[in-house]
Amino acid sequence: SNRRHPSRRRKLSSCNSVETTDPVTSPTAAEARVLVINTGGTIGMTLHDDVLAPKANAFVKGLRKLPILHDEVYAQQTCLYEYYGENTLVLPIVYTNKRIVYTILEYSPLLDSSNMTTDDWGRIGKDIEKNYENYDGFVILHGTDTMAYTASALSFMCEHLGKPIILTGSQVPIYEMRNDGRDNLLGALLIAGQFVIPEVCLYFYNKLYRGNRVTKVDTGSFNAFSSPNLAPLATAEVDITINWDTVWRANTTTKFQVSTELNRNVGLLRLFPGITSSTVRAFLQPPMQGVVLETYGSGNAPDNRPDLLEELKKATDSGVIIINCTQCLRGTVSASYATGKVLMDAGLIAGGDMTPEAALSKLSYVLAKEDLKLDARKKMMAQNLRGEMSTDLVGAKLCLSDSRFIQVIAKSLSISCKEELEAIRDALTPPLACAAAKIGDIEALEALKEMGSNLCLGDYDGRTPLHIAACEGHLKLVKYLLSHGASVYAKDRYGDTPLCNAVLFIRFTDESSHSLKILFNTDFLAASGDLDGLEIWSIAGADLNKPGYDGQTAIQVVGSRRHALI
Ligand code: ASN
Repeated sequence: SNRRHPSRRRKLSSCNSVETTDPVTSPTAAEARVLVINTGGTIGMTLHDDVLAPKANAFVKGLRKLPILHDEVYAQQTCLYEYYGENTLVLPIVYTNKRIVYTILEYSPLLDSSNMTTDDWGRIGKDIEKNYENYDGFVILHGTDTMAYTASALSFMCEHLGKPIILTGSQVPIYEMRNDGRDNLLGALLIAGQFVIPEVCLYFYNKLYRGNRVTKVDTGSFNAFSSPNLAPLATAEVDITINWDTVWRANTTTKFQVSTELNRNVGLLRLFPGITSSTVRAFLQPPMQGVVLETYGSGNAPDNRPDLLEELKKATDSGVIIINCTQCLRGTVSASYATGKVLMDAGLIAGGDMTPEAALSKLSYVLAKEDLKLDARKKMMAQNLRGEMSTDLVGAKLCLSDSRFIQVIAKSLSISCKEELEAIRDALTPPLACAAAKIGDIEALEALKEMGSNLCLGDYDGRTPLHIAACEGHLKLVKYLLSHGASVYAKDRYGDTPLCNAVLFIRFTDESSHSLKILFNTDFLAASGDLDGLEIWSIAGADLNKPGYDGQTAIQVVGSRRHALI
């Protein structure tokens, strides 16, 4: 998955007419693989009897005719279909000399997203989990109507995510002359195949958003989504610019998993002037277990309505979790008014600046955790789990004045404004971090991190500190970087990941190699059916016939998982 494919590359040499000196068809260009899960939505719809509806088995054929989304010459010259199957396509070469190869998994039936339920979220989650190790990123094609709900739900369901999952779709079908589907799909593929943004995101109209921060705000504009409380993670204009400071990082040392258990006894209730207590009572009846109450302004409700407050209090006393979210598009709930305090007194939990979509799907996820008691569930609801709420709105910004090193350079170049300082920091710190990784200097890395540097960024060759630490066999440093969000999936300009580098280290030295094998663990590759990963380990001399955690050898595990691969 996360490397060039040794067996595909071997095959390429026997493939007819491959011109290895041609930069466009050269198989030496690193390939990234993206799985596109097509769930439906307007992007692939056609007109029947004057209404738009999804059309099955047409999408791949349609894309094959669009040169900006598929390079048939490269596909033929590199035997793409023979290796990856008929549902695979490849983008034209990108300026980073990369090829993005994408495989489409089409659901049946294709759905208008208004027909989606929590079961569909579970199905998407399971498919991502099953294919996680075989792809560098995932794109989910989805209708726009409920895309914000699915994006929010997936963000909670995906635990310890290390790769990008990007939802997109369109307002006008991709087959029409004027449409937004081509740009949206292309942008999502380019980001999923080139950047290790370990988040569930939503890409629309040139912007990449955190999935649990968006809401659909426009029925008639290509600019259909808004992320009112968080700036986009990336913008795709002349360049694709990633806002790395905002990117959320999970702990990638724990194995990725998808929690598909979701509680369906949840609901959204919007306050309005004159709402009756009987309406509220009816809504809060069992089996209701979790409610998002959409309140006024900064989390307010009438404090002159004891009948209403009584109903809310009775429900929270009996164990219903009620989250206070604002009806306003932008801003957060706060306890600044008497009309807000009464809701806290009634046992509601402040939802901060969460969108109602995020709060609802978070409830569904948290309430399905059977082993947690009510207090633990409430605590989880109040916590920021996936960047869905801003925890510390003040003082969270990095302070460049703390960094003497950057200050000295800034002074000698006579610059002072924050943006320029940040630009210097971002240019200088990746090679410095790599130099520190080379000599195993954790303190230096710690200092760089404190000045706001992103330790996941690569140098001019795309080599990250984790690549270097793995090459050098600096175990402590590998552990440190992994626990600070460094990605095991980052590719350098040759398409190599820290995993490939760790293998090289293990090949040439015995010392510490056992612990390194545990960190980049072979059982894990086997369990995910990762044939190429195991091929790399076997080249490195790892004993694949040795029993793993469940007594099975890696070879046996892969054998039994093979049929599960696409
Ligand atoms: N009704 C469509 C859907 O959500 C809307 C769209 O995709 N633009 O599936």
